[in-house]
Amino acid sequence: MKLRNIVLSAAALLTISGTAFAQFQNAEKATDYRQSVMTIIGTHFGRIGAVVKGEAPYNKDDVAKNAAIVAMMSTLPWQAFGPGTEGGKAKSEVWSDNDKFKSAAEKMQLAVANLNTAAQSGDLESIKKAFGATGQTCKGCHDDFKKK
Ligand code: ASC
Repeated sequence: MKLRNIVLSAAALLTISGTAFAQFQNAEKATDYRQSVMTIIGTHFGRIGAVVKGEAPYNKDDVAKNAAIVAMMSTLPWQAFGPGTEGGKAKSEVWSDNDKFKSAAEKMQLAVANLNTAAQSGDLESIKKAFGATGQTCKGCHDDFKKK
C-alpha cells in the first residue's frame, strides 16, 4: 500500500470515528490538544506556502507529503472544541454559534482535501490556487472564532 493511500485511509477513518476520540480530561487538555494540532497544520501548510510564494523551490514529493499531513491533521481539531472546553484563543462564538463554526470547519477540510489532491497531482498552478482557497478558509474561521 502506498504511503499516500495509508494516509488517506487514516484520514477517512478519523473523520468517521472522530467523536470516539472526543474524550479529554478537562478543558485545558482539550485546549492543548487543539492548539498542538493547529501548530502542526500551520507548520506544514507554511512549508507549502513558502513554495507557493517562491521562497522555496518546488519539490513535488515534499509538497505532496506536507499536504497529506495537513489533510490528515485537518480532521482532528474539531473534536477538541466540545462542550465545556472554552478557553485558550477560542472566542465564545465557537460554542454560542456552533453551527457556523462547524460549517467553517467543514469548508476548511474540503479546501484542504482539494489542496491535497492538487499536491498529489504535482501541478504547481493547481497547488497555488488550492493553497489560496485554503488560506481563505483558515483566515475566515480565525477572523470569526479566534481571539487576536
Ligand atoms: C497559516 C496560519 C494561518 C493561516 C492563515 C491563512 O499558515 O498559521 O493562520 O495560514 O494565515 O490566511
